[in-house]
Amino acid sequence: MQKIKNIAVIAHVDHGKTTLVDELLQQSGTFEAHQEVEERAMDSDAIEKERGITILSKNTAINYGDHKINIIDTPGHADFGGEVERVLKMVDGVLLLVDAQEGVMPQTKFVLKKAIELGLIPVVVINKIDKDGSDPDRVMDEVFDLLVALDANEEQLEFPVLYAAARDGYAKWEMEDENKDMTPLFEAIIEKVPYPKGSPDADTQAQVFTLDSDNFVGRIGITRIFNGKVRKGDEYLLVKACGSKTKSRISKLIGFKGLERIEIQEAEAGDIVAIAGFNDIDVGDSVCDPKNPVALDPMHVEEPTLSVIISVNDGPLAGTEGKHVTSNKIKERLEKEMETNIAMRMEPMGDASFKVSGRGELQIGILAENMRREGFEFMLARPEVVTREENGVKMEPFEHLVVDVPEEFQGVAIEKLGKRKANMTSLNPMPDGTVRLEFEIPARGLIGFRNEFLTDTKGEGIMNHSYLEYRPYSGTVESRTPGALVSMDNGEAVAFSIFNLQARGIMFIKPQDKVYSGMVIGESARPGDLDVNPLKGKALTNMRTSGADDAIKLVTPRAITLESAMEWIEDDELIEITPISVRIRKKSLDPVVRKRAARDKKNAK
Ligand SMILES: Nc1nc2c(ncn2[C@@H]2O[C@H](COP(=O)(O)OP(=O)(O)OP(=O)(O)O)[C@@H](O)[C@H]2O)c(=O)[nH]1
Ligand SMILES: [Mg+2]
Repeated sequence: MQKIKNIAVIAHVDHGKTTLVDELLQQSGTFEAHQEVEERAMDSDAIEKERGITILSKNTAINYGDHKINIIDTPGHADFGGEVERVLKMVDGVLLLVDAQEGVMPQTKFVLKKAIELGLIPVVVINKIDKDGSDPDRVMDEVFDLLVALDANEEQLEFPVLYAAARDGYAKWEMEDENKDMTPLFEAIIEKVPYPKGSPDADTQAQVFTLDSDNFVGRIGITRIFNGKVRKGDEYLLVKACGSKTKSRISKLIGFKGLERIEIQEAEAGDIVAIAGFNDIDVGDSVCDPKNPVALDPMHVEEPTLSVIISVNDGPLAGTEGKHVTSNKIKERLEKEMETNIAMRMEPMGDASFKVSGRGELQIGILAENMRREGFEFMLARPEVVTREENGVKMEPFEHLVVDVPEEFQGVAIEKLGKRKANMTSLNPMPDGTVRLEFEIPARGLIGFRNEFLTDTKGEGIMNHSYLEYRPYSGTVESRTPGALVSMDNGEAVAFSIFNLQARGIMFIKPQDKVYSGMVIGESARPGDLDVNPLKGKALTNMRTSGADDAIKLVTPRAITLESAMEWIEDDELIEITPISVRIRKKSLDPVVRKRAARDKKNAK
C-alpha cells in the first residue's frame, strides 16, 4: 500500500499559496528537467492568470521519498470560500499560510475556523519573511490568539510553525536557521500530517469534490477515496445527496502527477483520482460498492449571502453584439454553472430573468465575465443581500472587515463606515505608520463601498472582508449620493455635447459611442438624475475635419467595468453586458415613467 499524505493549502488572498505549491512541485523533482513551467502554474484558467488570483481549487500530486503527497491549492478570496470548505473534507491536514507582514486577515480566520471545526491540526507557515516590515513574532502571536479564540483543542494549539519565503524557495523551523530549500516543509508534511484513515480492503466509498471535463470522455469527477478501491472497468453505484442511485462502469481512471494527468488502472483508499463514466456525476456525490452502498455525508457549505437578478437584454441595442441572447440559452448556462459550483444557487423568476446567489460581488462578477467571454449578452441588476427569517426576526449577513489606512485617513474611514452601520471592534497602529481598523458590518453596507473608500484614501487604503454570520436586520444604510446623467436620445455621442456635459459630472462615454434614451452616460456632480442630450450641438461627428473642434479638450471618460458597475448602480438601474460592452442604463427607459416614479418616491418619504 502506498504511503499517502493529503493536504490543502489555505490562507487569506495573496498570502502565497499558489507560489508555495509551485515550489513544492519544483523541489520534489516532479517536473522533468526540460519541462518549461509557468509561474503560479496551478492558476491555469484565463481569468486566474489575468488577475493573478486563484478562483477554483485544484489538486496536484508530488512524490517525496517514498510518499505521495496530494496537494489541493485553494482560493483565498472570501467570495470563493465555498471552494475551501468542501476541499477541507477531502484532506487530512492543512498548510495555513500567513503573510509575515499583513498577519491574520479576515479570510485567515474563516478558513482556519473551518479547519479547526473539522479537527485538523494546521501546519502554520509564516510566509514572505523576506518582505520589508515583516514581523514573524507578532504574526505568530496573532495566529496563536486566533486559535484560542476559535476554541482549538490542546493538540491543535501545539501546531507546528515554519518560516518561509515561498517565492525564494525556502522554509525553515527557526528564524535563525539558514535559508536553504523546502526540505523542512516537506518533513513537516510527512511528520505532522496524519495518514489517511480507511482501509483498501473495505467496501468502496469515494466522494466527488470537483468536476472537470475531458475532451474524450466528457464529464469527470475528481474524488477522494475514503475506503476500498476503484478500478477501471468495474461497476459502481453513484449515490446523490437526494438519495437517487445510478449504476455505471468506470470508463477511465485518471491519476495526478505534477501538472499532468495519467491513465491508471486502479487506486485505493486515501488517494485522490478522477473518474469518468458517470454522465450525471456531481460535486458531493458518493461512489460506492453496489453490494454495500454506504453514502458519505453530502457536502454542506455556507449558504449564499448575496444575490443578483440576471435577465435578457431588452434594450434598443439588444442582440447587436452578443451571440447567445435568449432566455433559454442563459438558463442553460446558469444551470451548468450550478452543477459545479456548490456555493451558488439559481432560481428562475419568470419574465426571462433569474436570481443568482453567491458569496459576493466578485464571485457573481466572475460568472458574468465568463459568460460574456463565451458570447452571452444579458443584464444584471444591483446585488442584494440574501435575508432570512429566524424565529420571526428578519436577519441579514454580517461581515468582518479589516481596513488598513494611512493615519490621516483614519477619521474619514471611520465616519463613512459609521454611516454604513459598521461597528468598530479594534484600532491598532501598525509599525509602518498605517492604522488597522476592524469592524463588523452588514454585508449590505459594503455594497458599493470599495470605490468610495479608494477615493477617500487616495488609493492608499486596503480593505478585506469575509463572512461572519447572520444577525438581525440593521435598518437602512446609506447608498450612492451622486445622481446619474441619463441620455434622452438614441444615436452616436457627439464630441461637442460631451464637452459641454463635462461640467455636469464625470462622463462614462466618448465620442461615437452608441447611446440610447435611458442609458446612463455619466455620474452627475449633484444628487438626483439629470436627463441630458449627448447628441446635441454642432453635428460634427468627425473631429479631424472640423477646425473649431480641434480646440475641444475631452477628459478621459471613467471606464465602466463589470465590477465597477456592480458597485455603482442603484435599484432603478441595470448593467447591460455584452461580449464587447458594459453599459449602465435605467430600468425604465421611458423618461415620463421615470419622472413619475421619482415623484412617487419623494411623496412616500
Ligand atoms: N515577497 C514575497 N512575495 C511572495 C512570496 N510568496 C509569494 N509572493 C507573492 O505574492 C503574490 C501572491 O502570490 P500567490 O501565490 O498568487 O498567492 P495566493 O495565496 O495563491 O493568492 P490567491 O490564490 O488569489 O488567494 C505574488 O505576487 C507572489 O509573487 C514570498 O515568499 N515573498
Ligand atoms: Mg492562489
